[in-house]
Amino acid sequence: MSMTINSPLLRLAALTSLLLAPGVQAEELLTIDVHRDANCGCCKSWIKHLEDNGFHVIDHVESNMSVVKKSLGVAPRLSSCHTGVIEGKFVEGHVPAAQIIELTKRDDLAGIAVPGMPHGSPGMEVEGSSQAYDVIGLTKEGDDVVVAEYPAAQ
Ligand SMILES: [Cu+2]
Repeated sequence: MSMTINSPLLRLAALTSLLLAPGVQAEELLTIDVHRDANCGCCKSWIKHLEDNGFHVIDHVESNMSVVKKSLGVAPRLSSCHTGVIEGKFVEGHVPAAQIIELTKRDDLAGIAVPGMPHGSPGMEVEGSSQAYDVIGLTKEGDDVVVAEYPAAQ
């Protein structure tokens, strides 16, 4: 029986585990909590993006997202729709899975965000429309740093 692996991250993980010495465990499944409004469609699309990339998602439907964002330390200038939490750090908006994995290795950051809802970010795919966007990190000192730049699709 053959197994097709569609996710680039899972494929990388599979490749990595082949390259490692026998007995070394593949990376543990990353668990992320996601807080969202009940009727948010793009939030569900982003959750699917995470699951497709090997994350275990715990979905929390909230009645007041602004209270949730405030309690998690999401600066208003960084805000978007849903708010994730991984290893005590926030993941605000339509952040690509690869950047969330990077975040787990960054002790200097309180969280990362894709502010607004740019077309073409994961879960915000819009036919014929794509915007460039940055992934912004919030340092523990409260400064914004650009951690990744995604160009608009051609
Ligand atoms: Cu959204």
